[in-house]
Amino acid sequence: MKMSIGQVGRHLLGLAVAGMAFVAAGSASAELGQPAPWEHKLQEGATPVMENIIWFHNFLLVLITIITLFVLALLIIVVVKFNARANPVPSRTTHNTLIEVAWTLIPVLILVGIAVPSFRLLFLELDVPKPDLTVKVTGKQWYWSYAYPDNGKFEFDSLLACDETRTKCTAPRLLSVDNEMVVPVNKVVRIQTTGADVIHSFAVPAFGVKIDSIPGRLNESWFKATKTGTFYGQCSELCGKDHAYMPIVVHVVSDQEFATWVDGAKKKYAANPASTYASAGEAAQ
Ligand SMILES: [Cu+2]
Repeated sequence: MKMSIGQVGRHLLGLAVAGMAFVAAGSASAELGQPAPWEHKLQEGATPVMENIIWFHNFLLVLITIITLFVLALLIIVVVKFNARANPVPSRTTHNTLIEVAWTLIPVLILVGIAVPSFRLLFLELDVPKPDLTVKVTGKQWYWSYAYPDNGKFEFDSLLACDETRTKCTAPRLLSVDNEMVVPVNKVVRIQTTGADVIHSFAVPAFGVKIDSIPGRLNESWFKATKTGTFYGQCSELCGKDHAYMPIVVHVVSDQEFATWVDGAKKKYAANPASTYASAGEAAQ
């Protein structure tokens, strides 16, 4: 059975449509703030930084695809047109000024075109705007502690709530915690992070935040969540045997809900400044 060029074209179009439907279905089933099953792309962004990261990623993906297809096309042309059988007497040309200038200049322009948005993104990430509140995040073996110095000066520990057996647990496996970090929506949150024992890394994919928590050093990052919801992250620096069991949960709420939570948290964590787990960990240091 022979297919005409038109038929081949229609088959390819059909495949492309099916591929796009698969990608669209993947994003439709993705839940905000957590990895989706069969996820094959970045998590949906919930901060301006993450939206910029996603834009930059897609921009590079398009660019890299065009370059790869162009190089592939050149290779195919060379293989087909200039093999020993098709072209028995090769040309002895060695220089072509126009082509040499073009293949030097075009890559330079492409790299400049990548560098401009790349540096813009880097400055957006590193230049912390005037913060509305600061949360100090301490990585410990193997859980996180959150301190709110501007909102009542309380501190609490955040431990894994669902173990891998997932008994009595509706939240995502290995991602939920007993005490979540809570922040208000549309506010600049400055994250200051350090490690109490070894190097950990505070990372929340939907916020575009990943910053090492290093003992004896205070690292700084920021995010401004523009969507309410529950956002999941994980320690992202191999920190010991329970590295996989110290998830991060950030609950983004309205201003009123945040004020209510702060009132409750002040009382709750004042009465119980450190959990037994924390006391044991600190005693061991
Ligand atoms: Cu860790």
